[in-house]
Amino acid sequence: MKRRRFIQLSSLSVPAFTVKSVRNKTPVKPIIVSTWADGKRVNQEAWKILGNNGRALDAVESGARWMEDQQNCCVGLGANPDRDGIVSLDSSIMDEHANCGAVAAIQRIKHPVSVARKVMELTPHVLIVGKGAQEFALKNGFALEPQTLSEPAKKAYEEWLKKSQYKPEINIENKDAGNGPFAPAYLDDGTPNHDTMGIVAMGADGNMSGAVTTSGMGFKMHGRVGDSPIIGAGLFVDNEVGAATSSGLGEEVIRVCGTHLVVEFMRMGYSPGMACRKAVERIVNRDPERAKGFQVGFLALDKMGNYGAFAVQKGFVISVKSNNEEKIIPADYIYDYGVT
Ligand code: SD4
Repeated sequence: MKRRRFIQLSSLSVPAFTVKSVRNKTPVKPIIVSTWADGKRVNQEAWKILGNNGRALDAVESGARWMEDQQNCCVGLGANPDRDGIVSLDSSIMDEHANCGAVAAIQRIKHPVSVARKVMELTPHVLIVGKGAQEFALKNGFALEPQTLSEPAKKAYEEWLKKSQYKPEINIENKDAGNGPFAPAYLDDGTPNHDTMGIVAMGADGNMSGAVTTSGMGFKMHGRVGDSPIIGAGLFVDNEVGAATSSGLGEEVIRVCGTHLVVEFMRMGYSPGMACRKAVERIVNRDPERAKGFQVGFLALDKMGNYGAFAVQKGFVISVKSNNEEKIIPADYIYDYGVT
């Protein structure tokens, strides 16, 4: 049965777009690839470092910090709160030596990505959560920000409270607010329709790093943690092979160790786009009907500077910047808004 489903899906999921089919003969570097259309601005910020022979690690951190500074109900303290009205943030970072650090469910700290980097550099640990993460941040010079909601987040939360419907599926519970899996990448007021920024980069020296920062699923259960701060789920870097990051319903990404899987597919010789597609198929094949109702997108970059992406649903886009190009590219997908 499983095999039949796989064959059915493989024949149904003919990509509408090709992210990149021809592979580079010489490495393209430096290069940075980020999730979503606002990844374009993130890349530009990171390029100030990457384009000047800077370290990929510094570049991805700076791109993530730029995103965290935006008070736009998307990522960072301006983002949507959990169902108790509290904003809690997740972030991870990984370098070319497989050093990594992460924080989860951290509150009132503006730059979780930099706290994640401190976890990586100053502690023997990989992941620190909740109150402990906040205390660690305060001890390391981060300021305690006020416990308030941004105007767009307040509006979205008040709207959500009217029904207080809790379904642990990304963007489903606030579908009525135009923020469902079938909504455009931007809402009418220009708000980016996602909660996560994932970034992978390769420096001029050929070394790779990645970072993810997120407010997690909007109106999540208090204390819920998604894929973004889990190394191997929301972010993975292997300096021999490549790097990958994800966006979408974190629970589904965690179940398959999504980005580790993508990188392992690249190690087996698959192109970044095909590696992402195979990881998405691994998720979807388990229950293709259920998968029609959620989004997961992966992006990947290999050591030659080839990149690619693939998603469960139409609508996932990636932003790329190198010396040769600066583009926003729609990812290939399985379902066209829930329809095969
Ligand atoms: C999570 N993966 O917390 C994140 C959410 C996300 O765009 O990617 N939103 O599950």
